[in-house]
Amino acid sequence: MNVHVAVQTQTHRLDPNTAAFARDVLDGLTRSQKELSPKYFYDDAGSELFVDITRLPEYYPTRTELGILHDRAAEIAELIPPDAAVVEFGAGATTKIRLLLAAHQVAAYVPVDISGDFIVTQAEALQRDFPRLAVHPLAADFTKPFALPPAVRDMPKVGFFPGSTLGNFEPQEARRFLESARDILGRGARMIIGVDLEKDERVLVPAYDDAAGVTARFNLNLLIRINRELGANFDLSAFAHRAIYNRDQHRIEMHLVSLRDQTVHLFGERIGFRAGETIHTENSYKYSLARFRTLAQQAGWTPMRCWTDPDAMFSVHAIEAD
Ligand code: AVJ
Repeated sequence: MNVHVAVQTQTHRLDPNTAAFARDVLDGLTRSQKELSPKYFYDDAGSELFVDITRLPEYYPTRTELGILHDRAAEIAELIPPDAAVVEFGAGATTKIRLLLAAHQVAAYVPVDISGDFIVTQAEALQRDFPRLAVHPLAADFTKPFALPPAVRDMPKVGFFPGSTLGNFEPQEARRFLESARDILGRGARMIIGVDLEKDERVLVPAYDDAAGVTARFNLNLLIRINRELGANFDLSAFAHRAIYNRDQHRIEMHLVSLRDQTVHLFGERIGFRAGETIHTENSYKYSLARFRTLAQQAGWTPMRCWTDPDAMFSVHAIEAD
């Protein structure tokens, strides 16, 4: 049976999010290079594993970015106009925004994320700690155009996009995201954005293939999730985690490698794997300072300032909308 017919006939009873997940999984697993989107990593177990990743000795991005935001808080604050509204794209934990809010002159905070529940809980905690800050959580897909809450429309806007989440986008998508952020925030708005930097493979690869095997569990959790939510029968012991650095494309790639010839069943479809065949699960693009600046300029932003740690592992950029 044609896979699309299979999904349509068998997913009509699923809720809309699960049906979309089912379509994406079937579509991705029937390509010549099998692939799954990294956006599906973050179920409850995956979100917890990601927090564990950020604490690994090998995973330098989170602690390095926090160090830059902390050490440069005063300089970053100078670029935030008085009474600004800070719009965070893909807001999760509030650890990073708290470093900017400590600078005091922020009037409103708009955390934007698909997962509405989590940002509401986080926003409540933030509101308790910053009673004079107006917090307006917004449940939206931040990769698509969305309207800002009316209450912040007349305030100067500052976008905040930490964590090198930009690295998950293909270069074309990264450019489109920055263009759409400019449209949402408006001319003259500023944006503070964290971007991971290219570096020696001997540092990059272990960050995505740690000794304790946490990233491996994070990657394999995608198969656990497909088994549980979509009723597939992936044998977890027959797949292994692999992280490689693709130097030509400037990106870390994560894959799940089939350890033998095998067939997996999903919605009545038989999905065949040859030994050594992979499912490509994530790209994490790394930039040079110059390549990020060029990308920002192409998307209608002017680079203002940038900060790195002493070892130039990670960068934080301030850009202004043309
Ligand atoms: C959340 C996309 C920034 O690419 O470093 C961490 C995700 N994947 N380890 C990254 C991730 C494996 C992370 N981002």
